[in-house]
Amino acid sequence: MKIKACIFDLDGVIVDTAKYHYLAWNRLAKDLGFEFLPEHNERLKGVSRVRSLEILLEVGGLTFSDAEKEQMATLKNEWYLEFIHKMTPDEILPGVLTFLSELRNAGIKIALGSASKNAPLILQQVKITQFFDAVIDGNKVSKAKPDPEVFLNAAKELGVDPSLCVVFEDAEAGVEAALNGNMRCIGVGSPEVLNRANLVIPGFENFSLVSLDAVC
Ligand code: B16
Ligand code: MG
Repeated sequence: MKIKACIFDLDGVIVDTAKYHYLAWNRLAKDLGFEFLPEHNERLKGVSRVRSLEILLEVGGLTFSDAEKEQMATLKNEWYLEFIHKMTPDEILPGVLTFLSELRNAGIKIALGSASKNAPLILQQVKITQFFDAVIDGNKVSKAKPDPEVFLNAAKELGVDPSLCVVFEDAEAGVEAALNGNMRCIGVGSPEVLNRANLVIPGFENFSLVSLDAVC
């Protein structure tokens, strides 16, 4: 099978924005009187902003009205954006730029499929917007991963059949979303967590189109 498109998740695949999400969520937790530990943060990976807040409040054992929750999510995002505005191309994860260039040169389409509503800004900050033929972010989907909507929309915008797409994902729900969309999936991270993926890699260093051919 010849792959025609690669669809990338953003946080945990192209950049590590999880650390900034953590700092902003922990600031909110402290304001509310409790500590949000790094291990709790693992539960937020690939999860939407609203769902992340619900998980944080579950950890703190607190309940609030929808209006209060909306205010909190907005405040957290303002704090998060302070970090994002300081991001530079140095924060692109190792090997990613080389792989994106290789895909471009081989004529393989490239899309982003992220739950983040800040994805276009992050791509701009790290100066890689020009690589993407389509960007599907949290503003363009109504169903969260493991629903395949984000990846199916990306394939549609690229004009490529899902069976000819491969998704790169660091979150379990993202791997499920890719498989639910009848796509191939390469997990980026730990094989124990991402065991449903067709292949798991630790990152893009030493990864190239040749390795992609082997799984597709
Ligand atoms: P925002 P991804 C996800 O990005 C993050 O992993 C997750 O922690 C975050 O809550 C979500 O984006 C929403 O982000 O608040 O910026 O809209 O992994 O889907 O690229
Ligand atoms: Mg991710």
